[in-house]
Amino acid sequence: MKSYLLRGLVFGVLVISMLGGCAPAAAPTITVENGWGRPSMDMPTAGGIFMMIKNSGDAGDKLLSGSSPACGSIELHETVMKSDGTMGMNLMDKPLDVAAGGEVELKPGGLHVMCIMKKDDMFKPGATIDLTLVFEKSGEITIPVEIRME
Ligand SMILES: [Cu+2]
Repeated sequence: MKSYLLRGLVFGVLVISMLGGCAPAAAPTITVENGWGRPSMDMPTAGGIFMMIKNSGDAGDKLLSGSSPACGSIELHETVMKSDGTMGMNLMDKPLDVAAGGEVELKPGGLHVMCIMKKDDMFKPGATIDLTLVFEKSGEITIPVEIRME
């Protein structure tokens, strides 16, 4: 979190200097809190990861992708009601918007990050894994994700 803030600051200073110092440049300030995950109930090889993403800056940002040493790959999913009335999930077909001054909650039954081909020796209840999120403007932010059995 601290290193991100520092990077945001450096980036902000660069942008301002590029603009010749005319006006403060709008920039996102992303923080990610309460990262946690659990093995998926529907997909034995996957895990759901949840968090709160906040943007206290004055420009929007987008979550583009992610990675984790505990996962073969990372996808952004949304939970949907299927035509037969059961719940399923869809791969998001566009980046996740985090508006200026806004927040987005990833939670069970809603938006979530999916850990595909999870490594069972790392992604297990009681353990904490690293998740790196890649934002369009803010770059990479790595957060701890506590694995629970819920
Ligand atoms: Cu999913």
